[in-house]
Amino acid sequence: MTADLTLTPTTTTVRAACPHDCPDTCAMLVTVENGRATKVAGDPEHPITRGGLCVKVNDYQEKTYSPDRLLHPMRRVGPKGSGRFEQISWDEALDTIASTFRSKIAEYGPETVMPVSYLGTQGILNGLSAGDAFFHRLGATVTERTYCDSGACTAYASTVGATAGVDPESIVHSRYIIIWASNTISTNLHLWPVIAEAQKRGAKVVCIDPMRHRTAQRADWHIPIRPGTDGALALAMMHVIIAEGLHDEEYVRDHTLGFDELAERVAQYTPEWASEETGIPVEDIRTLAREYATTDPSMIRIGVAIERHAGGGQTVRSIACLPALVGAWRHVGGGLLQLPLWAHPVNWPAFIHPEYRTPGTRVVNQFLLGRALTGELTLDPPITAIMVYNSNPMVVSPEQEKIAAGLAREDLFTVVSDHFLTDTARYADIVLPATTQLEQHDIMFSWGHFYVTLNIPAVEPEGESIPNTELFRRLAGRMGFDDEFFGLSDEQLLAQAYDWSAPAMEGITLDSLRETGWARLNLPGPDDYRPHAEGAFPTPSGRTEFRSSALEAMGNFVVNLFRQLSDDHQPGTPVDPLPHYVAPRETGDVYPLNLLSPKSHAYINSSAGDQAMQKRVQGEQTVTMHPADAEARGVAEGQYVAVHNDRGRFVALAHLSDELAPGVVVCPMGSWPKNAKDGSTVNAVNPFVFADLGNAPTFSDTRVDIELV
Ligand SMILES: Nc1nc2c(c(=O)[nH]1)N[C@H]1C(S)=C(S)[C@@H](COP(=O)(O)OP(=O)(O)OC[C@H]3O[C@@H](n4cnc5c(=O)[nH]c(N)nc54)[C@H](O)[C@@H]3O)O[C@H]1N2
Ligand SMILES: Nc1nc2c(c(=O)[nH]1)N[C@H]1C(S)=C(S)[C@@H](COP(=O)(O)OP(=O)(O)OC[C@H]3O[C@@H](n4cnc5c(=O)[nH]c(N)nc54)[C@H](O)[C@@H]3O)O[C@H]1N2
Ligand code: SF4
Ligand SMILES: [Mo]
Repeated sequence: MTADLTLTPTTTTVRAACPHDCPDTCAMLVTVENGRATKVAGDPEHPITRGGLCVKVNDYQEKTYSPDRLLHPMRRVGPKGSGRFEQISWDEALDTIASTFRSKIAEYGPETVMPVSYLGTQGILNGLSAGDAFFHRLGATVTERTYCDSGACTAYASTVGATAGVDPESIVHSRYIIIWASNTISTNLHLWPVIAEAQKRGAKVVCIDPMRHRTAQRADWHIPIRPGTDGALALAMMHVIIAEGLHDEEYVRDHTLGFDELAERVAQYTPEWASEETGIPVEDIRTLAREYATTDPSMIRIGVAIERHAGGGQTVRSIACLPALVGAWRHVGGGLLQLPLWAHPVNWPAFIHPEYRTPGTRVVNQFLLGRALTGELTLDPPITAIMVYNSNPMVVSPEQEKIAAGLAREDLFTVVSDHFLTDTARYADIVLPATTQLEQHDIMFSWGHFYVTLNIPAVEPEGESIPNTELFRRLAGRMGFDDEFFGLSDEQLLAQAYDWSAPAMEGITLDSLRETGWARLNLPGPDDYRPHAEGAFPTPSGRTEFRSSALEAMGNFVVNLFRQLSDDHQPGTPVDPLPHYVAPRETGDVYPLNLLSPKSHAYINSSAGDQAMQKRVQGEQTVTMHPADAEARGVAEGQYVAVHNDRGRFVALAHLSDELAPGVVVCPMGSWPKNAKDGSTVNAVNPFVFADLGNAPTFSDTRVDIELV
C-alpha cells in the first residue's frame, strides 16, 4: 500500500492496561498514528507504574503486529503436532466446533468436553472467567485451576481471612521488610522502588530464598534456605518470639485466637531443629526472629513461589500468624502482603454464572491434564474434546510428555484460541485467532495494588482476530444458548465488571475511568492504612486464627482468585487446625538435586516466550547449578546437559554459579519447547502432585539429576 503523503498524520494517545498476569497491572499509554499503534509506554502519573513498563511488555505493539500472529481461523491438514494448517472461515470453524461438540456429547455426555484455560490475560472480561458461563451451560467438565496461589490463598484466608493486607504503597513506612520467596525485581518490578525507598529511609530488607538472585543481591541480608523448608523457619521464629517473650501480649489477647495452643505447639520447633531442616545457622534464625519482633513496623511480602512444595499451605499458615503475634498490624506499613486483590470488589458471578452449572458436574484439576488425556486417570466419560484459550498447557502444566502424548490422540478434538501457534496450538484440530490487548475492551483488577484500570481498544483488530468475549458469544449462538448473558456487548460487560456500589468503588464510575484510565480504590491513603490495627480480620472469629476454625470445620479446601470456595466443596477430613511442619515430599535418594522452576525475567509465564526481543534478553533455556555439583558431573559452563527424572527429561545449557547452594538447581519456566534443544522444557520433569492445602502445585518439590549430553 502506498502512503498518501497529502494526509496529515493523526496521532493520538489511548489509555490502556497491561493485560498480563502480573501483580503490577501497569497503566499503559498507547501512541496511535494513522490507526496503527506505534509505541506503548507506562503512565508517568500512575503511582505504581511510574512511567515504566517492563522488558516483557515495553514493545507490546510488536506482539500485535508480529508476522507470526494468528490472523484467521485454521483447520489442521497435517498430522497432530505437525503445525500444518489451512485457513478456513469463521463460519466453518464455528460450525465444526459446534457439530463436533454435539456429536461427542451425544455419544459420551457433556462432561466429555473440557475447557483448559488460565490467565493469558487477566482482564475481567477476557481473562480468568471467560468461557465459564458457556461451559457451565454446556454441562462440560468443570476445570479446576490452581496454578497460582490457591494453596497460599487457602492458608492465608484460613488464618487472617480474605483481607487485602498491607497496602504496597505503605511499605515506604516499613522498617523491617522480609521478602519471602519472591524475586521482586523480576516478577513484581514496580514494588521495588517502594522497597528501595524504605531501604533508603533506613529499613532493613531481608530476602529468604534458595537463590541469591537480583533481588537478594539488593537486600541487606540474604538468607539462603533449603527449598520447601520455610515452614520450619517460620515455626522456629514463633518459638523464639514466644520463648523470649517478644510477642505483643495485648494484641495477641485482643485480636487472635488459640495463642496458648500455638505456644504449646511451637515449643517443639526449636531453632536447632529448624537449622537442621533449613540449612540456616541457629544464630541466624534467632537473630531474624528477634529483629522481626522488635523492629516496627515490620512487614512480610510472600511470593507465590512460597506455596510450591508439599507443605506450602502450612508454611503460609505459619507465616500468616507472625504479624499478629508481634502486633505488626498496629502500624502503617506493618503486617503481611499477599494478594491485595481481595480489596477489589469484582462482580465475578456475573461472568461465571455458577447457576448455569448442572449440580454434581465433575471437576478435573488441570494439573491432571496429561493423565486425563492419556487415560492414566480413569474418567467416565473420557475427555474427547478440549478447548484451550488463555493458556498454554504444553509449557505451564506439569507432566509435559503426557500432555504431548494426550494431545496427539487421534480421537481427541482440540480447539485452541491464541495469538500465536504455541506448542499447544500445534496439536489443535481448529486454531482460532485472538485479539491482543490493544484491540479489545477490558477492565483490570490487580493482585498487586489498589488501582482499577480500564483498557480501551487503541486500534482495530488485525485480521479476523476476536476477543474471548466475542468468541463465546459466537459459540453460544451456534449452540443455541439464548440466555441474556450471551447477548451482552463488551460495553455492557464492562458496566457489570465491578460492584460499583461497593464502598471501595465510591467516586469511581466507568465514565470517570474513561477520563482518567485508572483510579485508586476508595480506601484510606497509604500513609494512613492500618486495616487491622484494631483486629477486624475477616475470619469467623474476627481475629487472626492461630487455631483455624475454617480448616477444622471444612478440612482441605480451595480458595482461588474468585474469592470463593471451589465449586463442589464437601467438608473433608479435618486438617490439624494448628500450624505444623510438612517436610518436602521428594527426597534425594534417587535424584539428588532439588530443581526450582521460577519465572523467567523476560517472559510472562509462556507469553512473550517466542518474541524476538524477549528471547534475546532471556537467552536459551538454562539450568543454573553450583560449581561443585557441576564438577561432580564433569559439567563445564555453557555445555548442554540433560536434566532428568522418572517423569521426563529436558536439555538445557549449564550455567555455573555460587548464587545457589550445592544440591539446588534452577531452570526458569516459560521457554517454548519448539525453541528448546530437544523439544522439552522444565515442566517435563515436574510432578502433578498437590501441596497440602488448596491443591497447589509442587513445582519446587522436584528432584532430578543432571548429566552431560
Ligand atoms: N518476569 C516475570 N514476572 C512475572 C511472571 C513471569 O512469568 N515472569 N509471572 C507472574 C506470575 S503468574 C506470578 S505467580 C508471579 C510469581 O512471582 P514470584 O512469587 O516471585 O515467583 P517465582 O519467580 O516463581 O519465584 C520467586 C522465588 O522463589 C524462590 N523459591 C522457589 N521455591 C522456594 C522455596 O521453597 N522457598 C523459598 N523461600 N523460596 C523459593 C525462587 O528461587 C525464586 O527466586 O510473577 C509474576 N510476574
Ligand atoms: N514449572 C513451573 N510451571 C508453572 C509455574 C512455575 O512457577 N513453574 N507457574 C504457574 C503459574 S504461577 C501460573 S500463573 C501459570 C500460568 O499459566 P498460563 O496462564 O497458561 O500462562 P501463559 O503462558 O501466560 O499462557 C497464556 C496463553 O494464553 C494466550 N493468551 C493471552 N491473551 C489471550 C487472549 O486474550 N485470548 C486468548 N484466547 N489467548 C490469550 C497467550 O498467548 C499464551 O499462549 O503457570 C504455572 N506453571
Ligand atoms: S508484565 Fe507486569 S510489570 Fe510488565 S508491564 Fe505488565 S503489569 Fe507492568
Ligand atoms: Mo501465577
